[in-house]
Amino acid sequence: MHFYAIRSDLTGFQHIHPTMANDGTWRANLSSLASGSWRMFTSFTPDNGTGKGTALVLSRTVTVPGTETKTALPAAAKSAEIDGYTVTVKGEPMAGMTHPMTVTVTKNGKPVTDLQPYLDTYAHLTAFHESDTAFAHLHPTTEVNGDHGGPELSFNAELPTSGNWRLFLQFQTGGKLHTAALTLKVG
Ligand SMILES: [Cu+2]
Repeated sequence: MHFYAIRSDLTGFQHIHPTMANDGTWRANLSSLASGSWRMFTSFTPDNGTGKGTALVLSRTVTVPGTETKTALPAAAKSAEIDGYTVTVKGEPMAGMTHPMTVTVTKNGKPVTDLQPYLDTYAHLTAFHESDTAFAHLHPTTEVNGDHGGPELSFNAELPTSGNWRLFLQFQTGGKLHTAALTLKVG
């Protein structure tokens, strides 16, 4: 099971992995949440019953009490920096269509080729729509071959609605997980 939390202004992204107790209850610890309205998503694939084999996403809104300070959505950009890495997105995704999209990871202007598999893939791309917090989670089609991922990762981007999406790209190097964020405009 994957669990995602995002505040209504698309800040505060968290991606965690709950574990199941014997009674069927799933638990995980969220980091502290800033005041405001949060959307919580869980994605899972049932192993039996009517939904067997179907990838499902459920979500609900949770309010964290207190005064809410909203952060404006950063302008659409082709690249983002995180922990000394630069992530660049190439492609012109269109709503409701599958479009090729390439993500390139560099460090100090040089291609990065030591991405490690994290949960069996070189990257996890989680996207939330600006206005209705629609959700998408994508993995690169790039095949995993040890700790040698990068610099290019290919995606079949499929985002259901046009407008601004906030993308969170997670990748791992040297045992450390990095999360880059950028705004992508979908036509
Ligand atoms: Cu993933």
